[in-house]
Amino acid sequence: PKNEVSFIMVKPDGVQRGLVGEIIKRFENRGFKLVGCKMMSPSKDLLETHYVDLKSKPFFPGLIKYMSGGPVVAMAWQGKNVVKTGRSMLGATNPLDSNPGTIRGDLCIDVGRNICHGSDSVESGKREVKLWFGDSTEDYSLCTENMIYE
Ligand code: DAT
Ligand code: MG
Repeated sequence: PKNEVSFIMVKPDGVQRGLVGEIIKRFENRGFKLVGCKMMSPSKDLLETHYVDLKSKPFFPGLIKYMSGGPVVAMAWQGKNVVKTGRSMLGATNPLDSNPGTIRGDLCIDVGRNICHGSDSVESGKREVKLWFGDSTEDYSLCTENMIYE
């Protein structure tokens, strides 16, 4: 329901390319609620826990190196169906397969520089928000809520 959360992160290349505002804007404009946001340089431990499911992949060491290459902007977004909708707003993992109109399909080219992360299931949304924010997300209501939800 409306309290579903997704962990959305602007990766180091997205930060360097000045795309933080663009990515936030798309989620804000859609009507989702920002409940957590911080710039940080994640430790290798945090990144390895975050990407634990990919540990055996050949690209894993390169992924951790890329993700350690500079600060990221970690965010928690809340709203109805935000996980699935967030994934479709991001586009396919490989930007060359991402449709125009999606964040990746409009703004990047290589899979190893795909500028943003989004949780892939409601369970991973919960897990990732907890991992990156602990209990420190904000609980508030938007005054526009009745304009966004019927
Ligand atoms: P997503 O980020 O779309 O959830 P994922 O969880 O499968 O995709 O992989 C995490 C990240 O790892 C992805 O955003 C970019 C990198 N990655 C995935 N597949 C890759 C590949 N075949 N080669 C290089 N990097 C890859
Ligand atoms: Mg993933």
